[in-house]
Amino acid sequence: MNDIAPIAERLLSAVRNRTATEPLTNTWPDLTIDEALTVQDAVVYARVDSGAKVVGAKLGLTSVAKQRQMKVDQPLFGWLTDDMQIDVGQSVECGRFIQPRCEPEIAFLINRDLEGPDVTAAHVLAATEAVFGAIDVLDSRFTGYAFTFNDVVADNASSAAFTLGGTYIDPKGIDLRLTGCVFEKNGELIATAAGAAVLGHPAASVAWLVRELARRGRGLTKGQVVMAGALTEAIPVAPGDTVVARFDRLGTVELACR
Ligand code: 0L1
Ligand code: MG
Repeated sequence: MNDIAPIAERLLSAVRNRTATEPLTNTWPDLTIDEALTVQDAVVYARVDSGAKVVGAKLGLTSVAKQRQMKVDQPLFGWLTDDMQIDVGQSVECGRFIQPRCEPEIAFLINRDLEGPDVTAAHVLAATEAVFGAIDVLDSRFTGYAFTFNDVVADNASSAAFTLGGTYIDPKGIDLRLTGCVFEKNGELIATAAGAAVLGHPAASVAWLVRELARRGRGLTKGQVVMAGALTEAIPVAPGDTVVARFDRLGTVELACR
């Protein structure tokens, strides 16, 4: 069994010093998935100790392409805190991060507690107040985004920042699998995708998260936001860049980097 504190401290120090580190598994090669999740909790609790509040969760590695790239067959999750949120129209300061990347996502606002091992996409949709377009800002604490699955779980799924679009839509009237997205950087087209890129249906992705949390006696709570996973690849950003995610029905989300 590994001692969790020094492992979490390695990640916290990378965040504090804005300096990437080598994968944890180079130093702790037998790091288990349960230990990685405990490290994840420790890095989130450290933010909470500094005054942040957990406001939701995010999923990653939800597309078949990204899973193949990582040689895994399942997604992963992390936690979002209020100090990660960038208000609509605000820019993001890249200097806060080590190697930021952006990707477009569909986010869910959950309107009742949601937990249990049998939760399906239909349950998620029934418990969703609204969906909206979002941009996830990733920042791996590992040099060059080189990590194993357990490393990135411990690193809170590379969570760094996020912004939600201003257009809230009731998901019951639309088929989120067909929700198109055009992703641009500095006016150039980067990628196009539809909601089905996220585990077949973004609500299925949220349902997977709830079932996974249930295995550890946890769940989502009313008012939490869940980012369901990327529709496209993530792109590196630097000061002066602007990324725009244009969604069918969900409006446009824009994030300027300074
Ligand atoms: O949001 C995400 O897709 C994070 C997944 C973790 C892997 C990565 O940092 O690309
Ligand atoms: Mg993401």
